[in-house]
Amino acid sequence: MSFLRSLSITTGIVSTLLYSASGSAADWDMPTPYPDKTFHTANIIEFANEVRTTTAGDINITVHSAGSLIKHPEIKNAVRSNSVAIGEFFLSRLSNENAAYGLDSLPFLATSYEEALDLWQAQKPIITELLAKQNLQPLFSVPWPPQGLYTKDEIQSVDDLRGLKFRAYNATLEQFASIAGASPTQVEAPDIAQAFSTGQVEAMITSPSTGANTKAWDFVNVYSPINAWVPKNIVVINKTVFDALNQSTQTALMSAAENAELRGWQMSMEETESKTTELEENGMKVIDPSEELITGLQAIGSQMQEAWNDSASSEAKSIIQIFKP
Ligand code: PCA
Repeated sequence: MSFLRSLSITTGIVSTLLYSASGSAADWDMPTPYPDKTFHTANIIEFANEVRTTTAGDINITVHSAGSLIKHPEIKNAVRSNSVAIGEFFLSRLSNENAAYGLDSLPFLATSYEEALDLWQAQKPIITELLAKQNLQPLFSVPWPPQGLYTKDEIQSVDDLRGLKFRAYNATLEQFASIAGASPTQVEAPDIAQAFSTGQVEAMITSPSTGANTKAWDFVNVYSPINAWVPKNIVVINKTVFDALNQSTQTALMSAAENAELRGWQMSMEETESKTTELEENGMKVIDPSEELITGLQAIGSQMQEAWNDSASSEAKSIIQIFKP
């Protein structure tokens, strides 16, 4: 895909450089929110391996997946305070700090990988500045496959969502579900299966990746690829830690980050198809959303975008201007 070429241009041309050892080896614990089976986690493990190799063992990253070391809501602050040097989180979780972080989760703003990449290119310089104020530096960001709807029964229109106990993963999705008349509850990805099996929730919007990895067929029957947004994870490093590294270590880290970003986008695109097939192979009905359902969901999206316009920060608005001039 040609837009992936533009991604590799954005992230920089990866160069092979001679590494000069710093003489001081560092062991970094890296908390991540999602389970090992998740492609984001696999990608991060590859990133850690590459960093270990290209720094000749100077930087040794140990990945602690599924919120096992630090719970998802705490990961950003743990890196900020340097309890850990590096970590991953779901970018739009920070939308309560500044709407600039949440644009990739606004319904129907950017719905394809091409649009998601345009949005990321518009977001990146601005959120890099915002994160620097918290002593954080972005290393790479990777999208989930477009988000779809998981339900027990076929959904014909927004009305059918009314009253459903709905699993949410951020404030924007909670708002979307509430406007649709559903009852949202925040549940972290590693807890999804339990939340369904105990009846805490009965429907959700997430990627085919998270659906297949949580064996959604055990608790719902229908998957509708509404493809309403393409949200991203981000990996950040504590800026003081980064700035203290010698030049060749910094370069090795940034090269590995560029490779991870490119590889991650490719993995994500591949999973969109392969994980949807896995849902089908395990007995789920994959049903394209009806015209009526999409129109109803888009109306909710428009309503949210209008409300967003009234309250968004100047940084968020400038991203929109670059993304949609
Ligand atoms: N999976 C994660 C975030 C978005 C996605 O596709 C989750 O459901 O928590």
